[in-house]
Amino acid sequence: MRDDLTVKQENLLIKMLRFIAPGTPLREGLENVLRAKTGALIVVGNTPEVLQLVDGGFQINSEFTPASLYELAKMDGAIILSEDGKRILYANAQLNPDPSIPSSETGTRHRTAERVAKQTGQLVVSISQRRGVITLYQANLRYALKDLGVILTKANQAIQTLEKYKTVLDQALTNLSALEFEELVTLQEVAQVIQRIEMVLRIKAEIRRYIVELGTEGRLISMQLEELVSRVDEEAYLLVKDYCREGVDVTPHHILTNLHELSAEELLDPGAIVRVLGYPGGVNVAEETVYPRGYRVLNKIPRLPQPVVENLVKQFHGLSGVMGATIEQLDDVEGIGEVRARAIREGLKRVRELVLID
Ligand code: 3AT
Ligand code: 3AT
Ligand code: MN
Repeated sequence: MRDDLTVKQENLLIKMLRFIAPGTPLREGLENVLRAKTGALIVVGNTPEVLQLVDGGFQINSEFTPASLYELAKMDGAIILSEDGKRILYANAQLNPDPSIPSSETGTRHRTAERVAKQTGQLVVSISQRRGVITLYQANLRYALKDLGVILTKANQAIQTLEKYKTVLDQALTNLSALEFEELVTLQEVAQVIQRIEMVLRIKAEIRRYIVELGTEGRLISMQLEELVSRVDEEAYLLVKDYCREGVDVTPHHILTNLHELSAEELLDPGAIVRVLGYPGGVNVAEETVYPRGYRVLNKIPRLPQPVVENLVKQFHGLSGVMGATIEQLDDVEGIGEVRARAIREGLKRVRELVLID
């Protein structure tokens, strides 16, 4: 996906960024070291794999404070923190990772950081004395922190893009609903809506990363994001539940993950999208008519519990079946009495009118 990170790597990066985000004592310590221009090499986690690489240095074992990190960074060598970052365990330590582990860095501090991260899987932070940059390493990930002002600008630009994409998506979803009521949906429309949802989700993921990286500075962006796309994840889930191919043995969550893994190019190919939904490679997307199970539309009816939605879909084999059901037939479904049966009829009618007007 973005920046060629897998979903797993993306999650790891988010975790790293959260750990050192502005507002945390660790970040305050790192900023102090940056300003003091002493440089530093910090390993988070005193696992056996880490300790095995440590040579010499002082055992400290004191509570982590930004001031003590700053003081200890004046010494040569590495500082080792506890896994939770709350204690400083060693300072002035020499690290000896396996020299055969490949590293693209030039200086010895950064090369060491990259190798220790790869060898132990722990978070390693290096602060360059010469370049004034904080770099995070963990496993095969490397991430250089950017200036907060730069990230804020990028985050604001991304919010603007998101607003535009969200408007287009809303229109596409309304169109889809209209076609669903008229039983005119083909795989083409399904692929197009999924493509738009996925684009919105990708920008959302990008902004979430900025928000994590901004820490306490990201609150405003976070509120804007929440307001814009709080329901898009759910829509995506319901859409996949509506249209994944009958009998595919992958969960909707898994299908969503597979969609996140599509490259930007594949995302533009309707064939690639419907393959993720479980349809065979040769299917003609523009010709293949499909019928929604109805999860997405039924979820628009207020106060309808999920188990009842499930029962409805099962009982009537999809949205058109539910649309055609009489009050009596609805009443027969588990969890539905006469009042709810009428509410469902009314609710569906209202949703239908709303989308057909648009
Ligand atoms: P920098 O920000 O590193 O320039 P600092 O406030 O961290 O300054 P240092 O620990 O680097 O201070 O101390 C610098 C020297 O000042 C070290 C020591 O010789 C002297 N010094 C500091 N505090 C005292 C003290 N209470 N009594 C006598 N000498 C002191
Ligand atoms: P700068 O960008 O110059 O800060 P660098 O990657 O160029 O970092 P240097 O070779 O200049 O690295 O080394 C700077 C310091 O890094 C020296 C030492 O305090 C620390 N350092 C380097 N290698 C190790 C190691 N294996 N273990 C502990 N500390 C190390
Ligand atoms: Mn150097």
